[in-house]
Amino acid sequence: MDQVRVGMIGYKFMGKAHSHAYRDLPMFFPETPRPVMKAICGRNEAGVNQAAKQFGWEEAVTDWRELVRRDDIDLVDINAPSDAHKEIAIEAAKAGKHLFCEKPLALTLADAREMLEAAEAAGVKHMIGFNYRFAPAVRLAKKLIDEGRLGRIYHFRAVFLQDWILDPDFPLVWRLDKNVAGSGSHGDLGAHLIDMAHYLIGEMTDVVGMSETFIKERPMPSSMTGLSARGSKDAPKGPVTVDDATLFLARFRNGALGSFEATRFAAGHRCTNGFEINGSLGSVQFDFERMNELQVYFTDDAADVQGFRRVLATDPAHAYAEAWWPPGHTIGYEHTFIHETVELMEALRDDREPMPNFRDGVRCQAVLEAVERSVEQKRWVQISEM
Ligand code: SOE
Repeated sequence: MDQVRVGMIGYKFMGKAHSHAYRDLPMFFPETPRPVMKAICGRNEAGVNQAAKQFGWEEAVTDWRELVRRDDIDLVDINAPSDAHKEIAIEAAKAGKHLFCEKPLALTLADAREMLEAAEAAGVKHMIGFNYRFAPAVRLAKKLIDEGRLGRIYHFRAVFLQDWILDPDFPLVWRLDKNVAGSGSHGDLGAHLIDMAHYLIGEMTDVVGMSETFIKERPMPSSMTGLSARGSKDAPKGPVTVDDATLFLARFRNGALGSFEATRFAAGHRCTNGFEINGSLGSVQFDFERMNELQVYFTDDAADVQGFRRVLATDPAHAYAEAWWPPGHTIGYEHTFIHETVELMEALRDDREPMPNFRDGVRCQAVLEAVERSVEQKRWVQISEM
């Protein structure tokens, strides 16, 4: 297999990130099967036509049901808002298409499980877009843990901090509507942290959480609905039905303790997605806003030079780095999407499961829902209850 024909649904923020990945991948990863940008789909004809031209798709269409049935499509890429994921994924699986879906996988754990079952029953490959796993510095953290170089892991401490809805007049966009988004900061940002924890540390056994919606009503949006939407103070208001911030504690099966904080109310933090891991032999720290770096500390460094050191993950020793620029020439957000697409294309070529896949999506959804149950019932919740 030297190419994969893609049909993509959704053309906003994630649609653009995925389109960019499809376009740039062949230039830097020539040995990887080439994504062919067959057709992009959206509800608004003018909008999707414009996106097709701008992003480089062969065709723009408005009916996703037709798209997923086409014989000239191998992979269906789902970037529509979260409430549309399930129906599209199930239909596409039934039509025998491989699946690539943005996170969170679904609105509920039950829906996520149905999506996984549909994909397995159809025997198609499935992948979920937890793109932060694909930063070379995160791969380094994973390698140090797997090689035992941090020793026994005691702590996983993670935050995802943003501030784009701090203004109470920021409009009621779809991400603030439970029926469309499933949850707020929790499913949007916390989902990334949960996946990172699963990837680096392993399964969680118990969680306890708290959650808050600081601004209960917001002006209805005008036409723009993205992260940079603007509201009018005078517009009629509607209720915010998701969390603005959710925090939780977790115990991991391997005995480590975890803390997680996801908020859109951390003034000054635009996209602080970070973690610190402390083990018996050392620690690592990662902050996405400095995504090329991993801070590393080893207890066996000589006493007179002990301290955190900055490792720049751009040398050929690091995952994906050789495909890019000479050492020290850094990469960015968009490269995480290219790397995840490389994983997907190569998994399809090699007839193996892409990582992360819908099973990871379901595991993540189970933790999301366990935290929600814990918030509602004000108690520790075991993941095995879910
Ligand atoms: C918006 O909060 C957002 O773009 C998320 O939807 C993404 O998943 C995250 O990567 C960055 O923030």
